[in-house]
Amino acid sequence: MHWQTRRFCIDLTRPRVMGIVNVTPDSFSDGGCHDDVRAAIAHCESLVAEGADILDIGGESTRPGAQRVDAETEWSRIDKVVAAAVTLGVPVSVDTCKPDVMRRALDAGADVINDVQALRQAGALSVVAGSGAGVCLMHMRGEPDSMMGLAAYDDVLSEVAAFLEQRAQAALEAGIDGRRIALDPGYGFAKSAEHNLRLLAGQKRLAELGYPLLVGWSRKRTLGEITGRPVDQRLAASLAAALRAVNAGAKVLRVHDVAATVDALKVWNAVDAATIPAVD
Ligand code: HH2
Repeated sequence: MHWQTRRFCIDLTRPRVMGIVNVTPDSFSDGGCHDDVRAAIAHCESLVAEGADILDIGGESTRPGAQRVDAETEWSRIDKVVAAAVTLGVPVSVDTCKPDVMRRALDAGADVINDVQALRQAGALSVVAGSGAGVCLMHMRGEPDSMMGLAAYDDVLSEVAAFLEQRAQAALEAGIDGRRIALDPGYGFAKSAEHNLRLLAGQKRLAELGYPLLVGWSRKRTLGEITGRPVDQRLAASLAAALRAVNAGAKVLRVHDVAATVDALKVWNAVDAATIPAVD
């Protein structure tokens, strides 16, 4: 299995790590840590040194209740960071919902568009279609300031699966080759802790939709609810969730803590490599 992006065809026969670079003042776990250009570029370099397979750069927080910013502000936060990141030898993803920001990111050489709104803004499908970029289509409802009021499902797994299939179909119809598409259940987006856990328990079904599955559990609130830990003490919980997600078919892990996740996957892969094939 592969994920075709602009410059790189990413081999997903082993799980990959996408390192998060939030160039924002208000992200839920690292807001303000990398919000000047030099700090953000240094962060990109250290994540690559730690073993990140992909970088995901964002200029707008999507945490519940986050303040929306306009395209100009969002792009001005990340433009120099994207330009520097594309020289680092790994695929660069840009986390945005706005077609204007997508267009500029692609002009600057981005390889992937990661859209938490699954290319639903007017013009987004065509910007991505014409670019050759990879795309991540994520499930959410509403906007960050309204989404938690929309966390009501009869059957969360079936509803998320139906939404992702429908968005993948819209992408295909817009001319995006299926090999460029990855799907994401959107853990924490318009979902309670119970919804997130049900989705993870049934995630194999999403992995069987025919596209690589990308997931983001890193430091999220559900992990705090389970462990009672604040956001800066959720590494162990994040690793546990990441490995459960890999066990249920995830191929790309979107994480803040790259070095620790790379180590966890090294152990995972070592066991896979030692597995004795069944003799029939
Ligand atoms: N989660 C966040 C942002 N973007 N993209 C995908 N595909 N999947 C996710 O689960 C996901 C995402 C939220 O995390 P973070 O970027 O750390 O926080 P913030 O949105 O506050 O910047």
